[in-house]
Amino acid sequence: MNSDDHSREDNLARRLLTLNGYMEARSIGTELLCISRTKPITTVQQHILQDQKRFPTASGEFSWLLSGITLATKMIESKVRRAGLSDIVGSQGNTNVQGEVQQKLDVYANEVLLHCLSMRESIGVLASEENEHPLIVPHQSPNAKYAVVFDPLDGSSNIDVNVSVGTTFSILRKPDGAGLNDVKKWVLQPGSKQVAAGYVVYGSSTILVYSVGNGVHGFTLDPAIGAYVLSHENIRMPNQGKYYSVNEAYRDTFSQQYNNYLERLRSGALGRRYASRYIGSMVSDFHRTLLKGGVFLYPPTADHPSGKLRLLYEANPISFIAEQAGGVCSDGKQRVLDIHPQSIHQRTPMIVGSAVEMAEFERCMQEGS
Ligand code: FBP
Repeated sequence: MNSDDHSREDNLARRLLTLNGYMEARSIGTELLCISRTKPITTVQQHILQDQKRFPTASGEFSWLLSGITLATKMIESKVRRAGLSDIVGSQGNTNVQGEVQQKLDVYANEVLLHCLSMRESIGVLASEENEHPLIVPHQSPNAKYAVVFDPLDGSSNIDVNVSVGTTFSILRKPDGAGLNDVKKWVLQPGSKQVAAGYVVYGSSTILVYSVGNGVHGFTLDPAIGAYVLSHENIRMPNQGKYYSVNEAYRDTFSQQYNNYLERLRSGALGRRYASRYIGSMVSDFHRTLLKGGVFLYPPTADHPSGKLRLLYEANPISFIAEQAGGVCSDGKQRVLDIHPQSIHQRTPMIVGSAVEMAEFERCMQEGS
């Protein structure tokens, strides 16, 4: 490649970056000058590598692990975006371990995540909402030291009606002394043992939110360059919000304590009137709560006396993110991250939100106890 080719390529890259708003073009005389706009582009991979510098022994395998999630979620995103145009909407016909009819996108998302994560040597065990039992990754590498637990497509009931859905993930380190076959030991760990967690929302834009225990960061997928680019650095949940989010259709099956709490929110007892928002996709309802504050809750109901949401791959990753962003997450009795899981698909009540709303929740629980 000669120098002309280099400058042609250089120019092309600059035009692309200018077109996508990462650089500003100014022409001085005949010369086209491209000036970097606000801040450099930081992709999620770069961000992880920079973060890993905190660990002198870091080998880059963690960013390689997470690239399995970013690759899989980009593939899922492309299917979600074109859902109405391809034969990917509607039910697959099978019923999963939850007793739910699997949607075609559930199955696709699950297969893509299992495939991409199985390519990562550092992962030994995978557990998914769509699989009854955890899976030992076929490569069975002696270097495997992580388990990844995930919900491939959260909010499936919203797929066909074009409402935002998501993917959640939780990463755990292999417990000392656990063999590759002790899969339950790998995944049945309290949420406080997570080394990283996050979710992707496939909404008006696609955003990946993750934490490795050093703050919470959001990366928006730029379809023009096919990369997750840092868009929300160091997210902090506001101390108080103006929305509460719960499926009020089940109110008559909530306990008196929960109804007292909702009455407090509605009555202005917390010094402001709250509006109600409920999408019915946990990741989307939580993402709004993370950015705007307030509270999202799925209490025990008549149909789900121990809550509907699953501890390992719904409540735990959300709680990890919430706490890292200054929020609070409870099951009504204790911090969700302190719960010792007994089974892969166990459910839990989940109440997550800003400090003010959660302090009021604790008060209501104590009053009624
Ligand atoms: P899945 O779609 O992964 O099974 O998740 C459960 C879920 O859809 C959550 O995303 C959501 O918060 C909740 O169920 C909605 O339940 P309901 O329709 O009972 O309000």
